[in-house]
Amino acid sequence: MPQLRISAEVQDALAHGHAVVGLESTIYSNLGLPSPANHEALQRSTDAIRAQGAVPAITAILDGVACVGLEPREHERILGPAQKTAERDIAVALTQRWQFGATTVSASLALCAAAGISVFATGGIGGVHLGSEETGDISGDLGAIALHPVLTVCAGAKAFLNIPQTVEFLETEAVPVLGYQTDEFPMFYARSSGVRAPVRVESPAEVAEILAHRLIWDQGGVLLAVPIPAADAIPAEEILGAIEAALSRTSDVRGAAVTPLVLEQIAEITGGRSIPANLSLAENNASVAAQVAVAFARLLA
Ligand code: PSU
Ligand code: MN
Repeated sequence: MPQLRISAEVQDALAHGHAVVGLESTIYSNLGLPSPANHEALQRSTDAIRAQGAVPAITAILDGVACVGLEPREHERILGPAQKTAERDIAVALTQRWQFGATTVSASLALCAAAGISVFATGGIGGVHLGSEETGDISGDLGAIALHPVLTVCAGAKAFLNIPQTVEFLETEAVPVLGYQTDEFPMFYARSSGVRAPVRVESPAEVAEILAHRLIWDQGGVLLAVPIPAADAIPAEEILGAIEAALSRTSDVRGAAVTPLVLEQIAEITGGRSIPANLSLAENNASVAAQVAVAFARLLA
């Protein structure tokens, strides 16, 4: 039974203790950014990682095989139609030989952990949804961040989530939540959410050391929240109307379909204004993650 395929480049980097940054594939698929922004996101994120001297490792299920690190010729496949694959779906995707299972944050963390990758970058994590008292909708991302010995670098949680409860949930799950050069937990398109980040950190070296202590004590993951670059941020007031409209348009949807649909609606309602912001934060997170991965590799050398 083929379990895990690690690309030659990623295997080589791991064997030599070089910096590696895991990436998810949902954001690049038809469940994430619209074409051609998805292709641009893939290019800019992987370029940003290489520019810092680290190796990108995209995760995906391809033809029923869990892959960590893709060949360039495979990039085209992850830009297309996908079946959303959270951690809970991996076993099913392998058994039913899904052609392209696009990994969410939770599935990516599981694959990174299996491959021995300690740093992972995404755009925004899933979290506690507004109205979760009724729907029970809390993303599997949160439990996976707590469980797996991997650092997740994100731009906070998407603004259509319940941010205070998302941070609270991570606290309950004993996850260190770090704000990167900020006192606030950022809100994806906006730098500010009004919610305090439990811990403020200043440098990649500091984050690498916190991660090393977590792993030595076998305590699970760390979350690093990096505010979107100021030039590309969309102020909260401007996006909240679009979010409200998107949520009311999708109020009858439940389960895994919620997040892709809400994101699509926000992009539509804002006339695509949310897309450049999304690209910018994804690239920035990849760059910060690579800087941490390089510092972490140095620490272990
Ligand atoms: N944030 C984005 N685009 C996305 C996602 C998050 O800007 O496509 C995806 C990520 O893969 C994340 C997933 O892990 O949505 C969370 O889905 P859910 O809320 O169903 O757990
Ligand atoms: Mn959900």
